[in-house]
Amino acid sequence: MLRIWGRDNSNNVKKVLWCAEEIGLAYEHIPAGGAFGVVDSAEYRALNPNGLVPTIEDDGIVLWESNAIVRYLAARYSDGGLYETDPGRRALADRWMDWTTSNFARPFRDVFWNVIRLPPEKRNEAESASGLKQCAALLPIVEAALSEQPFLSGERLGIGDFPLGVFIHGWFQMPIDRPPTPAIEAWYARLNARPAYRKAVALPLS
Ligand SMILES: N[C@@H](CCC(=O)N[C@@H](CS)C(=O)NCC(=O)O)C(=O)O
Repeated sequence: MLRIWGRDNSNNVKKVLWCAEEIGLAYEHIPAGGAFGVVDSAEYRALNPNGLVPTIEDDGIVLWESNAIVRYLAARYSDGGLYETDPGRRALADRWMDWTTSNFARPFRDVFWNVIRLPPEKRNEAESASGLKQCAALLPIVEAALSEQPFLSGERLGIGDFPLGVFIHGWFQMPIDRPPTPAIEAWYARLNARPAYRKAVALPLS
């Protein structure tokens, strides 16, 4: 059976849990990282030398890097549903995984940690303000895409929606000033209509 290591409040772990839930996979979830520890044990490091979460083991395959895991699960188990078989359509979805990780993740992290995760005495307002500004400057690109199609992956949910779909829950739930983004809000509502998203992603922030 598929095994997934990682604490369920990690955004990178949420991508994987959400994907497994969307596909309807049976899996064993092993909390790890943060207060759960585990990631520094020799056994875990043998699976994932980075000492980070998530990691999966499936049918003899040990895999880390959340986006690679989502691609793997979707390609192997979703029967084309989450993973377009046409290379062109797949690439148009896939680019949003890279875009989110290489552009949005860092400034989002600066906001999230300084608004939610760090204890108040450790928060850095300048860092969160700068992150907020950068996120707000990036989101019009997403807004334009979602004004043309219901999902980042196209006409239906696909791999391209997972990374930003996880971050966007934090974006809309944090007590921050957000620019108006009606198409992104409509997408967030579409995601929230999905039981798998509500189970794995739309949890209280911590
Ligand atoms: N690029 C990696 C990043 C993994 C990562 O940074 N994971 C964080 C949680 S989001 C982590 O393991 N932090 C240490 C911990 O939880 O103990 C991925 O996408 O899987």
